[in-house]
Amino acid sequence: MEKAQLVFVPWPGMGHLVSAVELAKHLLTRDQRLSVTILILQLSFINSKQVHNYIESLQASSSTISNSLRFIILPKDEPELFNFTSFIERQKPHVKEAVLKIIQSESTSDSPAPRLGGFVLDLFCAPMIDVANDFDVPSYIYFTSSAAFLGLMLYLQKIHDEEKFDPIEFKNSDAELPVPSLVNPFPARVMPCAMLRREWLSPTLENARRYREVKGIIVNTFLEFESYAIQSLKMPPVYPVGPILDIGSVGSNAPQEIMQWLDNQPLSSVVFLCFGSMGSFSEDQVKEIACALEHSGYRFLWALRRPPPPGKLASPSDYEDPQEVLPEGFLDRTAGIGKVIGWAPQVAILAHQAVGGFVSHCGWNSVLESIWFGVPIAAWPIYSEQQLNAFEMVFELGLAVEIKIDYSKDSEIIVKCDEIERGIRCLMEHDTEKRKKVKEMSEKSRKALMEGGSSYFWLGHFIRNVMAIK
Ligand code: UPG
Repeated sequence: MEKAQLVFVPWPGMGHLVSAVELAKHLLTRDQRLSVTILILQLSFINSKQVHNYIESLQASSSTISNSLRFIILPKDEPELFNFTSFIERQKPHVKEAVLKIIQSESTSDSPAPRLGGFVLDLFCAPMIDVANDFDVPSYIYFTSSAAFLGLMLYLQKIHDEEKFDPIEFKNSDAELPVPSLVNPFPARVMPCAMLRREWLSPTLENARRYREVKGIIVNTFLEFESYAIQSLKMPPVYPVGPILDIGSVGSNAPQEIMQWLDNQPLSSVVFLCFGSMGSFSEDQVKEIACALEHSGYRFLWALRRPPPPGKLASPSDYEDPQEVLPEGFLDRTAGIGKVIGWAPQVAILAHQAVGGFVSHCGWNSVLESIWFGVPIAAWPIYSEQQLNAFEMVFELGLAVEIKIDYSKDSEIIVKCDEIERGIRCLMEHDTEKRKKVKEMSEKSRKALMEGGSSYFWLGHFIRNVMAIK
């Protein structure tokens, strides 16, 4: 039996890494001829303890696929001042050396060595194609965000390179753009804030340029969900294999205190607020959210996190005592209806029947998790490409309500209490058309992964492609 090995290079942020690991698990469960090595880049502004604990827990688990999945942590080598391009450049020799070692160690083992089948690179790591080329094997991208965003990246790169238009000029613009992956004209005011900052725009355009060289782009989405966007992407081949989610151990590690609190709440009564692995707000903004929750009177579960110090790139942390940022007496007055927590067991919470709505930053994993569990979203994007995800969910797909889709952490505006309250009320209304649509999409997401489903088909197609290349 011919075997093939894939080398994954994920971005080390949890939103990317966990998704890549889950993709690897899907591949390994589906085809025993495959094995996967995941190379872990180290980056100081990402919570490395969380990353290491996560990998250790995977290594300790004795699943049937653990023999075919391994991790190699690459040496820490980061430029003094973080710069995306030079960070990736410095990682290339480490990636090359790790892969050479794998090949050498396998050539000395007794059993026949698996063929190096290719590299699966994170959406931020496309320049690693150079390393794959050195080994003369194909590269694929694993795109952990939406097909719509992939379309926007390719569109911006095209107008930049062919029409010599600088996308930074979309800042404060009223233009509406004909982005091929969107049905509606795309208002520049909701341009993802990452595209409006030179330090992120340049590497994003460079990544998009390199996408055109790869053998295929695996996207964490599914045909029934983003059909228009997926069909708009002509080249290179796109494999919509999602939703790829970490829901295997729903609830098993969730703190009992939170789950018991949810157990005591009525069906679909709780609004859950959570803003991803890097999302947090200023103290003034926190007070407006608290005011909105109190006024709305809805039950709530709020993952409240402390932002990193000003000017520092770092993951948010938990407050020792959230009272220090909340309005005076807030916790006492809402003790009967609400709970403030730090890091949330998000999947277990969304799976709980007491949860009726999700105020989210629209990180793509959160969007997919909300769809999977049929919980509607009120969109409040903060950074990265989240503004586009929010636009897609609210206006393209009609699956979410808006809190403020043109918010960004760079905009320095404060969303006021009444605006947030209006969004929460709209979200928590029952029996709305949106709620019904979300439930229907939830069923479709589950069917897509089953044998005979669209994502099942595309994953098989990807594997056939990998195995066919010699
Ligand atoms: N999560 C928790 N508890 C928390 C916060 C997050 O379990 O308190 C989980 C959540 O369930 C999800 C993941 O962490 O699985 C967060 O992923 P996501 O919702 O995608 O947000 P980010 O961590 O912000 O993800 C980054 C980018 C985002 C992008 C995504 C995928 O910020 O914009 O869509 O990566 O590329």
